[in-house]
Amino acid sequence: MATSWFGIEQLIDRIEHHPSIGLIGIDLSEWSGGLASKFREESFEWEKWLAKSMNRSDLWFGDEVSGHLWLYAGLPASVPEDERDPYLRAMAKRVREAIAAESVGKAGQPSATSGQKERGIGYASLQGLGTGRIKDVVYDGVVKAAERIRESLSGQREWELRCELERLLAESSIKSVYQPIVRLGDSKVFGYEALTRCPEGSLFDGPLALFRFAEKNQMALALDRLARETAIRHSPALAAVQKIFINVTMSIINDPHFVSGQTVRWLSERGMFPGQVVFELTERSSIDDFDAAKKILAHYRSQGYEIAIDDAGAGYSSLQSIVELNPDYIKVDRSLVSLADKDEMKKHMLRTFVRFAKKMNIRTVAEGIERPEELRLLRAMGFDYAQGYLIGRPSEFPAAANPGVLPRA
Ligand SMILES: [Ca+2]
Repeated sequence: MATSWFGIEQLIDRIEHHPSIGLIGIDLSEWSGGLASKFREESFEWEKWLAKSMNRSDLWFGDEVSGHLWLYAGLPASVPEDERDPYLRAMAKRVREAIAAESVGKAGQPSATSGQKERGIGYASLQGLGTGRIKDVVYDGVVKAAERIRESLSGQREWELRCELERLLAESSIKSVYQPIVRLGDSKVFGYEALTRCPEGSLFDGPLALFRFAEKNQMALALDRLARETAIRHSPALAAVQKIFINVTMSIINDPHFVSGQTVRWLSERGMFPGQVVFELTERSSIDDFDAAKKILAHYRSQGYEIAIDDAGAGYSSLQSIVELNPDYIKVDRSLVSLADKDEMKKHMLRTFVRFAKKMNIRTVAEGIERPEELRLLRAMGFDYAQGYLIGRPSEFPAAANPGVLPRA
């Protein structure tokens, strides 16, 4: 360290004139060039700059430690005790802005700071200075301020994700990819399941993270609408007998704009009609009111839309919803399909699904087929349709299903 421990010696001198002092910490890691590298750890340079740019004589350099700049700030006697923290916070924001204005960010650009003024700042008023335990008081203050720096940086991450989600929604920049579903009887493409993808370079770790974040931030309805709209508007050209499968969660069905006049217009723009759309319902939370759900679904079905129960056989999908909602399709989850040819229990459950579905006049789709053995087994069991990497991967512009895999009937 260039100076004594957090400028303790100077601090002791200053306490005489400023009985009330606070600590400000600024994370400098955002600026690779600029003041931080120019001044190195020279307290003299920092103090000169602080006096000039902040126009204050009661703001002093404390130290620069592991990428954090530490300052002491005199607190005017007029600031009551319970307003010291807000006072320090406001001053920390101003110092941060001044540093940003004179620095170059990591990308080599002058830092744009609008809306990010609280990123990487921390502060703590130093209570009990002058009692002979100055080092302890300063140390406690540093710990508290450093914690605030950490918090503001993680809050910043949330803020950036929120901005990106808002941008995705405003610019409609999510993408849909389409995975073929083939009819096992004649190996023809029966339809495509639309799957949402984040745009390239997205901060989100994938569509699941995107939907979870939207849910947490009360933007799930908007994102879901955009996903449906994108799925329809970019759908591959379908023959009249082919379908598009669109994922929806049970809770979204309650959205009054779930299927609007606009949906029908988008369909007709693509030369499609409601009877070509299958909504795949998944239950992330259990359905409390089946009567209400049935009523809503009946409304859409009367317009021609079809319903599939998604993820059947997975943990969060209940047999009750199949029985109560009487869907047009059951999509059996990949966890049951994977390696089913080697697992008697899975075979038994798959047979049960097929037998039950046939009795109820529901069609069956097996998901997640990756091996020829699985395809053979499911076909022999009497599944109607199949989907999985073996048949075709999701793509923006899907070709017909993998022709080598499914012999023509
Ligand atoms: Ca699905």
